[in-house]
Amino acid sequence: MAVMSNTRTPFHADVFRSFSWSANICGCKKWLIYPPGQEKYLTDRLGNLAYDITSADMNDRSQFAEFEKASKPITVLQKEGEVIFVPSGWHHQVINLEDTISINHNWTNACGIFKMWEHLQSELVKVKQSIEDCRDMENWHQHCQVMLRASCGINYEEFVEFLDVIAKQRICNIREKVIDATSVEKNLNNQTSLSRTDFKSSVFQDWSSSMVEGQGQLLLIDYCRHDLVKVKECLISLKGEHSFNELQNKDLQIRIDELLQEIHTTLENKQT
Ligand SMILES: O=C(O)CCC(=O)C(=O)O
Ligand SMILES: [Fe+2]
Repeated sequence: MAVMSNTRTPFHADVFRSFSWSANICGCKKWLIYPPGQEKYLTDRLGNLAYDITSADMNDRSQFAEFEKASKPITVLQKEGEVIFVPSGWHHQVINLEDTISINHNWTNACGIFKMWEHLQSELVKVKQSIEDCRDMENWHQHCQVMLRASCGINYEEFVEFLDVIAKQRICNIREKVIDATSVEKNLNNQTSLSRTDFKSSVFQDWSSSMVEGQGQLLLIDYCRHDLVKVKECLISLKGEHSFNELQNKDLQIRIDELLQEIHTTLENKQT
């Protein structure tokens, strides 16, 4: 993104409660960042998030009744060549102090996927409240999903699609790699005194030089299994959720059951 000096990105949390990093190629940006939970003090009486948290309006109690309770934001001056990481659910506003070029990337992972699901549920609650007066209309629940997609960028069906794609890839990775990994594990037992537990705990250290060939595949399988466990948690929660059941989408329910079965088989069968 290339932006002019004195422009800003309004106060927000990133899409789908994703994580992000942003790298400044040139220019300087000021980031004002709040930890999760503070946004409730930065929301106006109508429930809308503040647009500009530096505006004088924030001190107008008739608009932002609880602004005084908010902590001070974490302020970061990001200069040329610097990269900032924004954790999931941290609200932020960004002011371009100079003409700036930056590159950013958003993602989620096993730690973020349930947050994404919770976010989707809370956005649907807001949608439902906004058209509560039309509840008698035909296909009201389906209509709420259309509005959810418009406001949030994704609806329940697409979320299942998203989980399905992740799960299928992980299942495929596990199936492809497990045969190699079995022989690697034998190698590990024979060649080094590093137990699998030690091996796992060394993920965050500089382990690359001590890796015997194929250790990466064991790690990959562990990560894939972990992802599948988290996808499964979301699917089970979805299946039991009131709004999901009100949709009465039989095809989607069947799809979830089939996917859950596939995940279950993969996780149970260490040799799959
Ligand atoms: O650079 C900006 O103006 C906004 C970037 C942002 O909000 C982000 O990376 O999450
Ligand atoms: Fe952002």
